[in-house]
Amino acid sequence: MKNILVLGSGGQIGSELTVRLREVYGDSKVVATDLDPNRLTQQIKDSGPCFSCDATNREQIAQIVKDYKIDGIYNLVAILSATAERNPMLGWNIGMGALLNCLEVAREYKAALFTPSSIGAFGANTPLNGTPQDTVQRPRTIYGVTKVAGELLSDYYFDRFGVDTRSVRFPGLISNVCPPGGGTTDYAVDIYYAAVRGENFECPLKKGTLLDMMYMPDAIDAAINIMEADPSKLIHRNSFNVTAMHFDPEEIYQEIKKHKPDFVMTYNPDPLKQQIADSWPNWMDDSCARAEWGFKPKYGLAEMTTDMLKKLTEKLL
Ligand code: NAD
Ligand code: AKB
Repeated sequence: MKNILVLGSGGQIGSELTVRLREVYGDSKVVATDLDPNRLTQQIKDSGPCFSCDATNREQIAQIVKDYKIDGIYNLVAILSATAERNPMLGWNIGMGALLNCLEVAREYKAALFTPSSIGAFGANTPLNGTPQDTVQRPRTIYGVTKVAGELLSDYYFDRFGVDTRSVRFPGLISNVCPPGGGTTDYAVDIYYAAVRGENFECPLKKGTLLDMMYMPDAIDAAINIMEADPSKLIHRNSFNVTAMHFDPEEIYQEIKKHKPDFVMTYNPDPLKQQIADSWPNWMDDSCARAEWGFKPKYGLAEMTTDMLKKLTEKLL
């Protein structure tokens, strides 16, 4: 890819991915956009082209793609699981609206397209331990329904029109740059903020709730590497299981306590988040991503915790 458009540059993934893409492809080659330009960081505003763009408006996307000769789109626009469950129509309209527009624009202008799926694309009748790449996908959340529909639609555009669509099923992502946007896995970010601020933390998920997770630097590498992968090696496309670690709230709490022995966490499960988390994999099998395009995360729970606490301490204190 030579010229890249990012939709959702103000979000948890977009704010870090945009910066990294500019390092890799050049500042002027990566156009940053968001519905709300106030969400873009000063670094993003200062380092390259930036626009307000509503991904549910196809003409707005097409105009930028045309003007900047875009040949790669990173579509990061969605409403995350817990927020979408409180407003299902919004979840569907934003998630599917943005994707369908991207697919159509990518088809017309021959651009490659990356749109993340999620562990939310699975449901309670999926095998939850060692979740295979190809398995039952019957989620009962609107977020999951949009993710399964998105995977299918993206494969359809590849098979039917030759659009170079690729994606990964991200697990819960943990970052120290931009706060998470209303998901079920947000607790695994919020807990670090509480620990660094010296506050007690109330966990919205029960002890024993296992979920896949990944540190943002590994997620950014995955998003770039899959789009750079040799297409002849890809047996799958939309979407690859990828994971770096899995833990329950007690494990991340104990890991943080190794650095902050006085830190206190209590449990107060949120019924909605608990129900969603219980329907998601305990851990996924990501061997297809490793074999087909060399996915290899660097951070486990211990390394991530050391880095998160260091970076957040520098940022907040
Ligand atoms: P986020 O909520 O942090 O960011 C989404 C961004 O999209 C926001 O900046 C928002 O302003 C913008 N946006 C909303 N509506 C828009 C519109 N109509 N037009 C343009 N921009 C609009 O989300 P994220 O966590 O960065 O997630 C990005 C993608 O990755 C989503 O598809 C999400 O489902 C997926 N994903 C995220 C995680 C995670 O843990 N963060 C895990 C799995 C999958
Ligand atoms: C969410 O919890 O909704 C996201 C995700 C795992 O897709 N973080």
